[in-house]
Amino acid sequence: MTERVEGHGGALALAALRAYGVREMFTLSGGHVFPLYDAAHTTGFPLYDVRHEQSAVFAAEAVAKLQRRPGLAVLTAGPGVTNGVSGLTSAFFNASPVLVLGGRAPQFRWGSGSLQEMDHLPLVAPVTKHAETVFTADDIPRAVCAALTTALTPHRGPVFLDFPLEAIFSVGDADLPAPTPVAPVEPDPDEVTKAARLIAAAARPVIIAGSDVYAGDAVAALREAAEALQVPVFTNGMGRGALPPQHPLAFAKARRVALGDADVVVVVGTPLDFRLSFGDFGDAAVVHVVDAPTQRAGHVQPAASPAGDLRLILSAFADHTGDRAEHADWIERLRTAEDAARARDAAEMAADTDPIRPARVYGELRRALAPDAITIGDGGDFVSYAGRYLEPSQPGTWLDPGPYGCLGTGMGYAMGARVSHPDRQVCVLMGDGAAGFSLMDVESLVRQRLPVVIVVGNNGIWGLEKHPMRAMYGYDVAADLQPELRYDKVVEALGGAGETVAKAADLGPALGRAFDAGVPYLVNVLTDPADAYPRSSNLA
Ligand SMILES: Cc1ncc(C[n+]2csc(CCOP(=O)(O)OP(=O)(O)O)c2C)c(N)n1
Ligand SMILES: [Mg+2]
Repeated sequence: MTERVEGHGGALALAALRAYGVREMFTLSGGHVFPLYDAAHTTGFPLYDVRHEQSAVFAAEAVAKLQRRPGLAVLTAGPGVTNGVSGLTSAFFNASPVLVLGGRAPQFRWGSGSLQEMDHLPLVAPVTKHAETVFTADDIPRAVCAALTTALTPHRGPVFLDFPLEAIFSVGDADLPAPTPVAPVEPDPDEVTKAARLIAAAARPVIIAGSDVYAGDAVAALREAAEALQVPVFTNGMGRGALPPQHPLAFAKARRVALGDADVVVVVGTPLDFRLSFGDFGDAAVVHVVDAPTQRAGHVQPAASPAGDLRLILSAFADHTGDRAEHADWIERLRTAEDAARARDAAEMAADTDPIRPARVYGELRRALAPDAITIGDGGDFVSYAGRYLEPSQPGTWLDPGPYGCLGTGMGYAMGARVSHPDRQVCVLMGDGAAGFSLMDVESLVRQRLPVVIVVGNNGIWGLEKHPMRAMYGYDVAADLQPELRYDKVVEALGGAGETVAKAADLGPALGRAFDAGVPYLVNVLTDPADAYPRSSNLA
């Protein structure tokens, strides 16, 4: 079934975008993309604008991550696109289906020195699944549909199209192909069986489930597989919350014991990267379950690596009928370690010190956050603590920057989260250094009535860099920020509200006011600069 569409290039693009379930546009103004605004404005399509293009792409990425549908950013030619490159790269590392539509200087006088004339493709090609210039209005619907199909096909990721001025401003017509649902990729059954046997025969198996489990809608299948084979589950990225924290197989804190003593480590839907010691778990056999053959690790030799639709693979694990080793003692052992770590964490989260330690901030936040709250981490040590102390109880509620580790996601992710979930709490956990990248976009949130809560861990330093540099050299440079800076006043000046908190006892009431405020509200927590997150590798 195809539909005939006509209009200017912007209208043709929007028709294709709507057909694929895109429901809003994030942008920063530029004449090269006016027809896209015209199409949105005249048809009531929501449009949100920002103060730096990075925020538009991060907002689109948050929509893509949270809602598992394409997110759209529209960037003007030249500097608009280049300002969006870190966002595109983050989406590429995170496998987020983001579409960036760029303006482009006119083709008919290419090379004559038009304003903002540059060829974006060589810049964005390495960080997208597909990048293309669309030269005629008639060709825009085809190109948009094809790009979105590519973005949504596992292994997912961002795509980029740009439209020369004359293509997007001129009128054309085309057939709009009906969206084709992405067909599940069948895994190799022998590889699946091999993996299932390994897990079932293991004495001390562990599953680590990552973002693709959520993105691939495989959360239920993960749970079935874990329950059927009785395997403890740890999570990272968007996989966090896949099993509720009360589930007997859900673990978070016994990771060191688990990975140190496991005989089979099953990593599902996340790469064997630095977050997982590059896939080196001592003597344990590794089973790497990936959503596409391209995601198989090149630097390790897993014992099995089924590739394909994660629901199919995990359901096949759940249906495994052969013998299964007993894991009750192993689970019990991990539970003991987990409970001990939990008790230590609880003591730290209650710390009544002056200055405030970051752990206490999270102790208070755990009380203030609803189970379906969206939490966003943008910063160094302060966010590492968030990962340790906050336990998402539902999948699809935790946004971290992912393995690209780009600071500055904060206000963009917050905008995408607020647009995705108008009725939930949205809480950004920000380092004071990270705040510098995107805080101006509080203005965009205020103006467009998108309230969020921002909790700044204000230690007056680039903590994650300062402590390691001192440890390495005995001194540090370029690692200090203004101590006790009033980031809350910045937000106030931009039309929001906020307060500074210096005493632990004042945290709870401040968070209460923040979540009730109905405007962007920044709680500026003065934290202890001497506090350093303990980590084995300190380079970031
Ligand atoms: C765009 C970008 N620039 C620099 C870095 C390197 N970096 C990683 S963490 C960090 C320090 C963050 O400081 P802050 O946000 O204040 O958090 P803290 O560690 O002090 O809690 C820096 C500079 C990065 N990851 N991304
Ligand atoms: Mg800091």
